[in-house]
Amino acid sequence: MKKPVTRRKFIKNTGLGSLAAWAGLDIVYALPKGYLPLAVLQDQDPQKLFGKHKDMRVLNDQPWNIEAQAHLLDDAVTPADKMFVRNNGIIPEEVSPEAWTLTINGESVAQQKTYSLKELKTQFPAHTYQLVLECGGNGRSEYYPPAEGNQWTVGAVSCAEWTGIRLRDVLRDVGIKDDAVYIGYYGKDSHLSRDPAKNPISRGIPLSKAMEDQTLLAFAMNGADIPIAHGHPLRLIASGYPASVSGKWIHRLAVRDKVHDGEKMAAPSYSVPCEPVQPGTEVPGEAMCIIENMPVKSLITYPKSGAMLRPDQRLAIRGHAWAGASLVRSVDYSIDFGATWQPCRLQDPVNRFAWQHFEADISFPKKGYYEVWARATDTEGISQPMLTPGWNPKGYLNNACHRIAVKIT
Ligand SMILES: Nc1nc2c(c(=O)[nH]1)N[C@H]1C(S)=C(S)[C@@H](COP(=O)(O)O)O[C@H]1N2
Ligand SMILES: [Mo]
Repeated sequence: MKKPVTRRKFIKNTGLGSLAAWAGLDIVYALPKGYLPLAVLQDQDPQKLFGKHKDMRVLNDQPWNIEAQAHLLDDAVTPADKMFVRNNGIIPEEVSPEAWTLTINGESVAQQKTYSLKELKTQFPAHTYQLVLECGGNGRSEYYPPAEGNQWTVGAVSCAEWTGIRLRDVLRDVGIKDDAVYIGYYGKDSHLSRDPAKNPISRGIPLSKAMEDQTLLAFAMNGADIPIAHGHPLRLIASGYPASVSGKWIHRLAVRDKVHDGEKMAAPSYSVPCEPVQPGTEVPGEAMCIIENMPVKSLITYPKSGAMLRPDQRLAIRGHAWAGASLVRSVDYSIDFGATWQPCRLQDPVNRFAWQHFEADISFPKKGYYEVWARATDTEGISQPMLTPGWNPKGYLNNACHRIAVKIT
C-alpha cells in the first residue's frame, strides 16, 4: 500500500527529479517555492491512500481524521472502506509483521517479556467478535460553546469483526503482580513534530477491562489483515470504552500500579467534568474524570436523510444501537418531534459489545415534511437525550438522538 506523504515531508525531501517522477512527466517550468503540484495533492486522496469510500469526509489530513456518514454505516458489519479514521500522529511508515514484537513491561509485571507477532498468534487461542469502536468525540460538532478538535458529526463509529488473542491470556502468561491496576499502550505512530521522544497518544484501560473476554490484541479485521490506517499489524481493542483506548500499531504494553500516565491520559483529554457544569465553564483538571463506558446511542443508517416518498408508500427504516458496557433494551422512533413514540424491532447483539440492529415500517398521515427520530434505551433504563447532553470542555459523549428528514410529496 502507498504510504501517506505529509506536505511538510514532501516539500523537505523531494527534489525536482522525484517530483517529475511523481507527476509522471518532466515539470517544464520552475515551481514556486513550497508549491505542491496538484498531481501530488490528488495522491493525498484518502480513497487512493487508504481505499476509503468516496463519500467519507476528511476532517483533517495532518493527522488524518476521516469520518463516515450515517447512511454509509448501513452494513451489519462495517467494511474497511467505511470505517472512520482517527489519528493523533503520523501513521508508521515501515511496518513489518515478520519483525513485529510486543513487549509487556511496567512496574507491575513479574518480569518483562517480549513476543514476536508469530508467537502471539501461535501460542494463544484466537477469538473473533464484532466490536463497536466509537471515538469519544463523536458528535462533538453539536456542542456550544464549541469544543476544539475534529468536528465529528455522527460518523466516528464502526462495528467491524475483529480477530485476535485475549489480552488476559497474554497477561497471565507474563505474570502480573497483585498491585497491577492499569494497562497502558504504546503504538508505533510518530508525533506530528516527528520528535521520537514524544508519543502522539499512549492511553490505556483499567485491569478489569483488560481481563474481559472481548478485550483483544487483534491482528485481523473482517477476515483480513488489519488495514494500515487501523493499526496493522497489531492493535488493542477494548470496545465499550472510547475508541482512544484501542491503541493501534501496538509494540509495548505497560502493566501499571497506578492509572497510566501516558500522553492524553490526563485531563482534559478524554475526560469530562465529574459533576455537570454550565456550558463554557473552565473546569480544573482535578474536577475532571476519565471517560470509561460510552453511553447508549443509535444511528439511523437507512434511508439517507432527505428521502422522498409518495403518500401511499411506507418507509422501512433501519439502523444500529449500542450502549458501552450494557445492552440496548429497546429502540423507539417518533415522526412527530418526540410527542409520541413507537417501538422498533430490535435484534440481540451477536456478542457483547457488538451493535444491535433495529428496523421499523413507518406510515405517514399525509403529504408534508417529517423527521424520523430514533431513541435507544439501555438495560439500565437510560435513554438517549433529545438534545445535546452535558456540555464538557472537549466535546465528548454526545449521544443525542439521531434524526433524518423525510418528505412525502
Ligand atoms: N497508536 C494510536 N492508537 C490510536 C490512535 C492514535 O492516534 N494512535 N487514535 C485513537 C483514537 S482517539 C481513536 S477514536 C481510535 C480510532 O480508530 P480507527 O482509526 O481504527 O477508527 O484509535 C485510537 N488508537
Ligand atoms: Mo478518538
